[in-house]
Amino acid sequence: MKTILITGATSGFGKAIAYKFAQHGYQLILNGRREERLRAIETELKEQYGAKVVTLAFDVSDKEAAKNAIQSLPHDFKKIDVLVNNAGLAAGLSTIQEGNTDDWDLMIDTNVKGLLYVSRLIMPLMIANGSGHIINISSIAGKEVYPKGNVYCATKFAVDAITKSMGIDMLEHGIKVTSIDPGAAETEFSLVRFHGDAERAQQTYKGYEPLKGEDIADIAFFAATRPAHVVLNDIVVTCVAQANTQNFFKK
Ligand code: NDP
Ligand code: 8X3
Repeated sequence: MKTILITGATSGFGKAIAYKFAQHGYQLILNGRREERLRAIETELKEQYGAKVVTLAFDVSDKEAAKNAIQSLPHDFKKIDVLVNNAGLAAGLSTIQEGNTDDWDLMIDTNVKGLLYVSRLIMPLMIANGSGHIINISSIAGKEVYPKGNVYCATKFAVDAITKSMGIDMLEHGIKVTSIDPGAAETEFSLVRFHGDAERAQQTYKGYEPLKGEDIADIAFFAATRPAHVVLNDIVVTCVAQANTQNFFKK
């Protein structure tokens, strides 16, 4: 039985990825900070798919907590076949001169440092096992900057650079590294970005059909199930109404 570890599995892409892989017989290690949600998802996955699930509630930007959580994994969950570095967020949307430095810290700590901390713990396990696949959730914001996106974009440019570096580091170990770079997707992303302002969040998705969690889950599953000699390096995906970070066709 294959094992997948998904960070940020309490919502959005991470949650959809959990359901997709559970449906296909993977055992799951699910992370997120909201423990109650993790427990509810665990119960549902067990009921729906008979999945074996371990939940690890920790903040990916807390390296001691990450270390303790990974060390606590039961032996039969330590052969991790797929790591999905998905936990992340945008906080705020403003120019740099008006930016909130706490928002910057949160994004950099979570999207960049958190991804590195978790990877640093899992990569040696994959190397020892002689196989593995790391899927990093970046963004089209890691390909081009957009007005007021500055620090969020910078974190995703960093994820892009880290993914490419991981690809080099993992080459001799035969461990696959993939980046998935979605455009606008309706999850809790905008609610978080706008600090709980639901109306403003909903506005983001008006007039077109955005991507949804299941779309990214399908892509992650496809990437993870290619033949042993094939790796998808970088997958840019938008909804049909979006060409790039700036150009939408809205009705
Ligand atoms: P959601 O807000 O729906 O999900 C984010 C997930 O990350 C939640 O499960 C949240 O769980 C978790 N998370 C956030 N901070 C931490 C942390 N410090 N430690 C552990 N878990 C954390 O958003 P999405 O599903 O949209 O976002 C997932 C990823 O996709 C992010 O990296 C985002 O940047 C990226 N992305 C999103 C796009 C979009 O338009 N939606 C487009 C392109 C990329 P909890 O709060 O329980 O910790
Ligand atoms: C999320 C997509 O364009 O809002 O990464 O930054 S975008």
